[in-house]
Amino acid sequence: MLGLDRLRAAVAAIEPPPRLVDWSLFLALCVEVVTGLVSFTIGTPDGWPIFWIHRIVGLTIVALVAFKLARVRYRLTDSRHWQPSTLLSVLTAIAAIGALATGIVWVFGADVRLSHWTLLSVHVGFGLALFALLLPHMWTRFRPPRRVDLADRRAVLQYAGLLIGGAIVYRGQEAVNAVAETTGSKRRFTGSYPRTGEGNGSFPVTSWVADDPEPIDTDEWTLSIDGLVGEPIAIGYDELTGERERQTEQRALLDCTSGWYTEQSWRGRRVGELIDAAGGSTTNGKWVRFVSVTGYRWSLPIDEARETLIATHVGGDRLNHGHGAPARLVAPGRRGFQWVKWVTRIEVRERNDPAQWIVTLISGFE
Ligand SMILES: Nc1nc2c(c(=O)[nH]1)N[C@H]1C(S)=C(S)[C@@H](COP(=O)(O)O)O[C@H]1N2
Ligand SMILES: [Mo]
Repeated sequence: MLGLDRLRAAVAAIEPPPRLVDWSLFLALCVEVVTGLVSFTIGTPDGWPIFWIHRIVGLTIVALVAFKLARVRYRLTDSRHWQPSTLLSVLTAIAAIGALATGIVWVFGADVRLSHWTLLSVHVGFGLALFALLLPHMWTRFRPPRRVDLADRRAVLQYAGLLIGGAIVYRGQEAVNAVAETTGSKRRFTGSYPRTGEGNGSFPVTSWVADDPEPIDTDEWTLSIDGLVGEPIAIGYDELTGERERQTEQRALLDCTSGWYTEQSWRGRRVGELIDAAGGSTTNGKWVRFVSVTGYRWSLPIDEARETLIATHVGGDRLNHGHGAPARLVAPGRRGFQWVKWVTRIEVRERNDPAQWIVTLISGFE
């Protein structure tokens, strides 16, 4: 039993004082919520530190939750300690374990889907539920942090140890994935798994919440190019696709925040040329807003927008309805949710459009 005692002593040595565990769990969760949400906006590899912070802090939460559960277990197992807030505690614990388990399983390569939900989406759901539960949970058991806790040099070392431990575990896991060639090794830096093949059928249709328009009749549909342009125009499908030599074919990678990516060959018209066909942008035209028939919309700085495509084809197929027919935005380096489907308007504007963050969540609701 000496071995077990030693282990206990070792664990006790790295376990911060209880109040600190509670407060650092809260802080760590805030870091996870912020880095998790910010990571949704990152589509190019130079944003990698956000993903790394999320993973390493996530692993330190595993240790902190273990300390915490070991300490409060008796409140759950011994009915003499039950009180109304116990239910809240149990739900909080379930959300915490759910968020950690789905995050870890995802990283190790279980690209499983629960109906049309990926495990990554479930992870996001648990994480946000945890955050919502933690606030009332802390309220019922509020213990202010004490000066002595914060001034404790040993605790600083313990936290440094936990973070370094998290980094080593994550690195080790990557090495295991690489050597064993698990599906986990096929993730992009964003955590997304590949969907391979070419054309409409090779990747999933993903729409936000309620954005589900009726199929669009190409004869009725037009694409307006207006706002701060020389001469606003509206063109039909035939004009958009008519001259083959005006079309551009380009490979680009669509990476959805629900955890999959696909590289496809997209065909369509360069947005810069479309703006020029409308007389070019005026000098105060700094942003370009892409608007869907559903109201869903996204804006890009004009220099970037000019390089994007309004695509009508993918992998040689005409886009199908689910993927945004008649035409959708292809914005390389941007995350999937910014690739507006069913585009009907390209508007050159002076300013960015902060309301787009809300509109993309609620468009399609009547
Ligand atoms: N109008 C509109 N465009 C949209 C969406 C949407 O819900 N409505 N979903 C976005 C999301 S979240 C992603 S990942 C991509 C998915 O494109 P796909 O359905 O062709 O795979 O479209 C984006 N464009
Ligand atoms: Mo997405």
